[in-house]
Amino acid sequence: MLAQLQELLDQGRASAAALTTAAQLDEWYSTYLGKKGALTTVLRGIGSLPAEDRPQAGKDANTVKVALEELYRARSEAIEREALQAELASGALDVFLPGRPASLGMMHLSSQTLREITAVFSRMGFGVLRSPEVEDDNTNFQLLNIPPHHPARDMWSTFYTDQPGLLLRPHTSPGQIYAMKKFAPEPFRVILPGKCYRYEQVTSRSEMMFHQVEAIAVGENITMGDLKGVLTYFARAMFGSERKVRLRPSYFPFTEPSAEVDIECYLCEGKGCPMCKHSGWLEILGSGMIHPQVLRNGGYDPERYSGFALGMGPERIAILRHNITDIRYFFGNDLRFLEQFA
Ligand code: 2NL
Repeated sequence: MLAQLQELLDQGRASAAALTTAAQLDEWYSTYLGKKGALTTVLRGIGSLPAEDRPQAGKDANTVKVALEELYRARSEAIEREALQAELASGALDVFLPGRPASLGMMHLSSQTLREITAVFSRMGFGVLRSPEVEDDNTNFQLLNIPPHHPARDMWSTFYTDQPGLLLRPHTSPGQIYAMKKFAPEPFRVILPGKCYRYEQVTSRSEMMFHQVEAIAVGENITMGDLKGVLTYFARAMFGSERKVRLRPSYFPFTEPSAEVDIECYLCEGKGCPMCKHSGWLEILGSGMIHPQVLRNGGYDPERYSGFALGMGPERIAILRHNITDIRYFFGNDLRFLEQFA
């Protein structure tokens, strides 16, 4: 019996040393320590020994069992360690690889331009007001001196709703009516930034949604000279301190007189180039002295008060400053475009 056990242990020790995988280890366990393994067979044989030999045989068998179990444990640990070493050596994990940078986000070019415009006007004492994007016909048109069926309505391709008289504003001017009603009869100056909507064929030059910023100042003794001063300060703050500014007579229903404002082309400095279509000038906004009827509609006596207003598109301003070729880039959500302005 002892010799048999000794042989079993020697065999187990020799074969355990050759094990390299977890599967081989499992197989080894079944062979030596499993229910149908070699040790179990030996233990069964103890019963057929003479009674006086059984205790010693039992003791010896147990010693061998403990030794085999220890072999199994040691080999199992070694195999696990070797597997880990192999994985590390194969470079599965490089703890020194720099992480992927977290994307920080940025302000949209339209918002950046809006903020810049707001900053320039705030230096001239203008506050900021917000106004609704959904309007009624009265505020969007009639109070701005545009009666129903008047051909001037063709200046805006307005989105109407299936509720009569309810529309998406095609310009920020209705917000000016709220401003006048809010402050009348006190003098005030504010700007109104916001989204506008137009039912347009979308092309490189027009989108259905864009922004406008309007400025308005109402008070006693406000003249066209004040308007020119504000326009010049603004144009030079945005496009360079030496920039020439030109006012061109124009028409808006809510201003009289009206003027469109051009700046000297900064690409060719007025000499003429493709950017300014060889005119030397770039149009940046529309403006004028508020029409007496519009002042009255806002709660001001036009005999005593006067004012000026101007309106511009920040996308247009950004297009001019950055030489952008297509307005659809602004809201096309292509990060390759947007991230250029981070
Ligand atoms: C343009 C021209 C303009 C105004 C907007 C305005 C508002 C009131 C009274 C008088 Cl309540 N005027 N706004 C005036 C002149 C021009 O916008 O081309 N904008 C993109």
